[in-house]
Amino acid sequence: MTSVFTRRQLMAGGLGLAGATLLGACTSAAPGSAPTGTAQVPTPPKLGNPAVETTLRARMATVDLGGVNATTWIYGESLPGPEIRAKAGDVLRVMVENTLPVETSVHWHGIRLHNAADGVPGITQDPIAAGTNYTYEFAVPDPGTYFFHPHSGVQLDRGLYAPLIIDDPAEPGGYDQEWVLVLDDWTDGVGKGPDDILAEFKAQNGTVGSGMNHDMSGMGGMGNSPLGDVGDIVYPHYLINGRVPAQPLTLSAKPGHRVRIRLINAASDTLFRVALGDHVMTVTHTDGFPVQPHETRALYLSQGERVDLMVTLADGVFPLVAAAEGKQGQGLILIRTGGGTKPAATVHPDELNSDPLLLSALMPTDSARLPAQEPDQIEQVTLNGQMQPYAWGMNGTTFGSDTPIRTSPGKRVRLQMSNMTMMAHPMHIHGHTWSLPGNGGLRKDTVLVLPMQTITADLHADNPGKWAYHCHNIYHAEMGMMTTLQY
Ligand SMILES: [Cu+2]
Repeated sequence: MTSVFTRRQLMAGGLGLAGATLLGACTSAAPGSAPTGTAQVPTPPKLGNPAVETTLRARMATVDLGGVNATTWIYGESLPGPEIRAKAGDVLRVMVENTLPVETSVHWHGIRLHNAADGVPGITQDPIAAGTNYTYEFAVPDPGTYFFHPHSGVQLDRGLYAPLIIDDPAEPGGYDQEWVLVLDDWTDGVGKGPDDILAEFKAQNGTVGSGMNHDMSGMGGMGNSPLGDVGDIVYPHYLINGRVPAQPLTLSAKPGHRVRIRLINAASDTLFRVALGDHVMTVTHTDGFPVQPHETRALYLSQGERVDLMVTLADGVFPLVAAAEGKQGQGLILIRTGGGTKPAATVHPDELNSDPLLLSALMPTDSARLPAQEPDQIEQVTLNGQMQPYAWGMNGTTFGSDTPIRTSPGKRVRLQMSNMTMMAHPMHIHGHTWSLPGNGGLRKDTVLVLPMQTITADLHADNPGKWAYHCHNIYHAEMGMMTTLQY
């Protein structure tokens, strides 16, 4: 294997070129990493005493993925990092100790926090330099399933991620157990390093056009997902809670137990198709917000999306599988409530083939809806680019050359996102949760826009600042598929 590129794919595995120390030097070359324009970030509000205070140490470590050792960067002692848990309305104070060889940052994904705590170097703060500390302090207004990760280069594609769970004191619960499961695609310290993968993409030196991508080399793409192209990179491993499927974690419960499962997709380039063998799952929330309960046997979870499920467990041992869509491989967790043989690492429950749910097809509960209002402002947003030569952007350009979307406080802003590419893009807005008028006002902060699809997403401009708005395929974002909303 002399070239890592095939016509359509970048192979992350097998070459083992990159050690973590080698990679450090180029990480700071992220778009927007120059601390420009931070003066426009609104003054942070006065906050009450923190209910949750913790320290997060970003560090280099060797982790055991289940018979596979990887030297990588993690938070604290584990992969995923330590869960942070609070109640809606709490103030959090988190001191980040950066013991990495490069600068970093922490973004609190999906949280409607004040702008200065949003954790985006070059937009809301200066980067946290190597060997220094930085304290984030913010209130968490909305209950739900969130997570945190760096917003610096492609650091997300290492082990720097952990759940952020906001409990709702008013919620009745009504379940026996709760499990938080984090999905990831893994190469760092095993195959190629994320910075080397990005460098090879950049070396293709592609440009984005402004219109439809007529280059049909994107057709068919990697694998054969009914969603079109969904990923650019073949990873050596896919993980659930830091484990490869050969040595999966086993979760124990009793038959008949009702379990709330919070799924978080922390992957950089992988959309997962998720199913629990021999079970129907009831979707109750997505991106933190409640939905009208929806039963399904399988669902798609794209990068940055979260979903809460309720399941009533049968008697036996069952595989929860997160299959890498359009790729080979899967993540696995076993759920044991009784006797039975442990499924193989390659187990493929029939449920995976049963018309997986796209989360953007859900409907919100009445309590989750934004008040109905006609848009004051409508913005057309195009998603542009292609895989060969690799280039991704928005509105016909790339971040840094982009024109920010500007509005003013109190406005209802409608974003009409038209995907002009042959690839699906999980688009993410910071500091707000969209309302999707096509789905009765479904609330989402990350929405998968399929090839040639237009998705309309409204927001209420009630949280002033400079907010990143980008694709949550981290390689797409780093190539420039990002802009800002400012007011
Ligand atoms: Cu994308």
